[in-house]
Amino acid sequence: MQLHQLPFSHYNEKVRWTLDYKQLPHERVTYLPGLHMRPIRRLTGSTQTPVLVIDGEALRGSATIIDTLERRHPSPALYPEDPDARAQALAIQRRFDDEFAPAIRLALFAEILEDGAYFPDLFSLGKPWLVRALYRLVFPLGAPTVRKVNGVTGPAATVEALATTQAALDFVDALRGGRTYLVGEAFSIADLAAAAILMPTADLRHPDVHRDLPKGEAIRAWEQRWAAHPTVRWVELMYERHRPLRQRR
Ligand SMILES: N[C@@H](CCC(=O)N[C@@H](CS)C(=O)NCC(=O)O)C(=O)O
Repeated sequence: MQLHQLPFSHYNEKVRWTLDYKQLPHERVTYLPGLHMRPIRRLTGSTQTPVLVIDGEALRGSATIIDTLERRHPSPALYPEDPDARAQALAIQRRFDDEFAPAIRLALFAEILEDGAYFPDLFSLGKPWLVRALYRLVFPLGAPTVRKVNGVTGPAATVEALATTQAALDFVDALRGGRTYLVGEAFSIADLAAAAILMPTADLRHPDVHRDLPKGEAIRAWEQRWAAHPTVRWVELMYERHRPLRQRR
């Protein structure tokens, strides 16, 4: 299996997490945002990531990919066995994918795109220094497209996205009502989807999402904005308990 991905991206993180949770060895092809468009379009006809190539077929859409992995590799299960609980867990995933994820991304990007080189430095982590230097140099040319594609259109959009991010954190807190998991007594796709999509609000150490860079004003303000929310602690807990490291081939 080959995962074509953008680093950090919370939709991509859902699939990385699923592959690692199920201990499925896979290859990762990691693109710089912008440079992903042509090769990804060649695979699926769309520029969206994640894409999982499995037996020569390119699948897109994190929920579709996870569904395929769950059918092919049912253990350990991410879907609850009980049909009602399963429907509830999948509905939670859908809400995070469709409603919360785009807003969280917009809110984060609006803040970090103000911080000169933070965005290109973050998304090129792990690449050779020359690639990082060149990406940093050319990134200002691509920044307007990043803003446009992600709905970063101005203060009104940012304020709304911040309110939706807050709503996502509150939603998890209310749904848990002090329990550990969102559906039933065990970790499921609902927890994975919520924690992965909310991952940008937390300062995590897992190598797939660790923002291993000196912090500028913008990212510090972003992290401080959410740090006291109980759901951020819950995201950390889900990562500590249920987010294994990657299986190498
Ligand atoms: N509903 C899709 C959303 C995927 C999505 O928005 N992917 C973003 C990752 S941040 C992306 O690849 N954006 C770049 C692009 O669309 O060209 C999923 O669940 O996979």
